[in-house]
Amino acid sequence: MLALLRDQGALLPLPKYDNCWLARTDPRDVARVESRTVLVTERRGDAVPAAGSAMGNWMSPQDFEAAAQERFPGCMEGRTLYVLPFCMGPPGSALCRAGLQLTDSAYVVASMRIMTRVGADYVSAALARGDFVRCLHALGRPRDGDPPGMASWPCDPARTLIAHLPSQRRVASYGSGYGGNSLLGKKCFALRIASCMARDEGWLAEHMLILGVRDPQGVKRYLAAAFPSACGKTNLAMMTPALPGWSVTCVGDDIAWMRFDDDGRLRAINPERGFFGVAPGTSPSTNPVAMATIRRDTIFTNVGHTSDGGACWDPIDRQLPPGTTVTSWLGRPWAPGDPEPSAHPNSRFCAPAANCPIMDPAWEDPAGVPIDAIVFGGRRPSGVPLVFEAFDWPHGVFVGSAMRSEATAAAEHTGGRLLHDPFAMRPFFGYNAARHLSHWLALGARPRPAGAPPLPRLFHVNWFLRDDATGSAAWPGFGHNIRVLAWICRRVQGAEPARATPIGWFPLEGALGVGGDEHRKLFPLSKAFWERETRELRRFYLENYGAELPNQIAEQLEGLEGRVRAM
Ligand code: GTP
Ligand code: SPV
Ligand code: MN
Repeated sequence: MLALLRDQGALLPLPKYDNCWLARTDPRDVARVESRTVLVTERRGDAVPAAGSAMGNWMSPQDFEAAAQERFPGCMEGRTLYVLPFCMGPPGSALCRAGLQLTDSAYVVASMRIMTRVGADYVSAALARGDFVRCLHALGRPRDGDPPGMASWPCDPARTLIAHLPSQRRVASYGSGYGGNSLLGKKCFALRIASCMARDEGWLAEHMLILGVRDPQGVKRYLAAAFPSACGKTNLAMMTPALPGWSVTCVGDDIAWMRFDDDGRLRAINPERGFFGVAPGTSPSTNPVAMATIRRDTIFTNVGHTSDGGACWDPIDRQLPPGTTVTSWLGRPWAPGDPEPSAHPNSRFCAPAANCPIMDPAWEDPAGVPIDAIVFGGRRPSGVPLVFEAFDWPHGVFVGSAMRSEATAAAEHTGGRLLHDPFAMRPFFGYNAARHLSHWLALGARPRPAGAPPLPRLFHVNWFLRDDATGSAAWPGFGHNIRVLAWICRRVQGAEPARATPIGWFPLEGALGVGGDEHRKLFPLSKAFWERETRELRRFYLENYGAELPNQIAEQLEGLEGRVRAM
């Protein structure tokens, strides 16, 4: 497939590395298209809450049929149709699920072979039973035909549609060849369709990394963490700890499928087999593990490339050997200081997980890894502390539902705006987001078997605080985030005192190796801020969930409002 793509001029070899390639897309096809991503259900209320539609887009079956008829017939004419049988999750796992993707994109085939387990052997029994997710993908032939002289492949931005039919376990994607729009095992199957399976079968399909963390005494724990797109999951999952004696291992960087086992322990698998990671910002100082992972068998998309056959982006495009020249993702000469970046902000690497030097020994264990803590987080430049712990499961579900984050380049939004992104799932819910909250609350309230371990503890983190006075980052992030993970592990162990605040449990001064002014900057606790935040949250719930907001979440908000009033 790679040789074919190379011969077509759709992939450029990167001879500086081993079996690495560069693809460049149409500049109109560079990110997920949330506005054209829909859930198709008979009743609108099964897809989105009646009150609003920011938590997803609904389409009626009739409208979908008409839209599909306008797009799919004849759209692959003259191209090759590929048939990809694949599974999500380690074969043999109770959570492993089968899929079959049809696509007319060789790039999608090559990428799916990295991101999922492709092969008829994995899924022949499931296919024979008819128990698989049906994934149809077409690049899209624009009404005026394929554009002449395209280096890579066509797309049809004006008519792009990514449709999900959860009741039929079916996905139909037309018009885009990039990322979550076209690698249908990822967001379409493993989050939107799988969240419906999970609701029906009593488990969870979430936009979460999974990592192992080992303390200097050798005690190992596993954490799952939900951050919105381009907010640090891959970086945390591959982190090189800045604290001596601690180590981190990676189970997954984007999606977790989790269920309580017979002993009442929450166990997680990574349904994927590769990383589709954000390139810009990845560097030897921020993420050396990713840098090692992408030295072989990797397909880069929309990054710049160098005259010595390498890939580049910000900031590694500023540290090139003398005499090296750069071509930008748009195919133009590029030099440090140019106003436009060498790589698109949502440029990505697609690399096999097996090439990551810190994969956890249990990353493909069919039983999954036991989860002790679940962490929520987002890009919050001010007001929200570096870390706090929720009081209990229902409060933690409320904290997840209250997540907000600055928009990033992973979707078509313009950056910088503060968006509500409950559970980091706003673009990925496969069913009514209000019912997703009920599902979480119900799982936490289920009777637990005798001798079961406590429920996982729930936390919120914010790596992105800025110093109000200078505007610069208040927290070094990356490897230093281990100081926060260490605090979380000590809390789970029961060995760490904390300060109860109206927001949740805060670390004591000094617990993260910072004190005085620095501690106060990292742990702001402003009545005015939380008054604004709760007011905004109340508006958000009303406009987006209305009467469907679970009572328990409404009570949690009232509780927080009361505590903030008393501050
Ligand atoms: P998706 O693949 O879109 O789901 O993104 P992700 O959540 O995996 O985000 P990723 O780890 O790729 O990080 C996205 C951007 O955030 C990159 O530019 C990183 O350099 C930056 N980033 C990640 N972690 C940190 C951190 O701890 N501090 C700061 N300041 N930036 C970070
Ligand atoms: C995200 O946007 O959260 C991603 C990238 O992980 S994509 O595969 O395009 O959805
Ligand atoms: Mn993601």
